[in-house]
Amino acid sequence: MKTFNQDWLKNALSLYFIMGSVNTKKKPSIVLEEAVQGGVTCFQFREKGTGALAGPEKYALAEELKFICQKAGIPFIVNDDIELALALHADGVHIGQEDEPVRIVREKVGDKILGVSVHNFMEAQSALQVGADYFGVGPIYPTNSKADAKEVQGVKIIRDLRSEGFTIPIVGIGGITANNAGEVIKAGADGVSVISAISLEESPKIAAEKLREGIAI
Ligand code: TZP
Ligand code: MG
Repeated sequence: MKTFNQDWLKNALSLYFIMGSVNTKKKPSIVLEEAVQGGVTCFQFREKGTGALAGPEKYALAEELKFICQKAGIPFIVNDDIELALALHADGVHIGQEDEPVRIVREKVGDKILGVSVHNFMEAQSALQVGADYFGVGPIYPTNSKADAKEVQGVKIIRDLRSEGFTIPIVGIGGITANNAGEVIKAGADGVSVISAISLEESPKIAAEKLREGIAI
């Protein structure tokens, strides 16, 4: 039995910070601590791209960041690496369309939170059918944080998914800042997920506070 319900998850996803060591020039644990002080409600460890850590170093960083989330009482989600998520007893995993099939990942992770990146109705429908708990939808705006990002979709994709009847928690991703976050929520998203709008800011705390104002939570 799941230990969370959809309302809890929608709330937990409202300001969803994503980061790996390559997304910041500072110490990731300091950035996350400050982001937590600024009010992020969820964190995803996404260790990928040129220079990303692997093996024991990746594990050690994940463990450190998980501990910060645990102290703060916010979910700790792992991107792609199911084995890492299981080993660390993470709260959830997030996968994309190029990763293992959602059905298989659901079997592996049991009742953990399972997020899936979707880009259209078909992907959304099949992810939902095989057990996704929430959708990550984007890129909403142009982004510099993902080299292989798909075409920019604007907030229309969120509005479309809602009008197609999807009530599952949805977070927008890609190029979201304090200035445009409100539009994403207005289009029907439950939350915004950001990398650079927090990880590259001088003050991750102030950046998170401004994002919170932007989504008015
Ligand atoms: N998936 C779609 S866009 C993106 C991911 C992981 C990157 C988001 O990063 P940023 O810096 O918030 O644009
Ligand atoms: Mg992936």
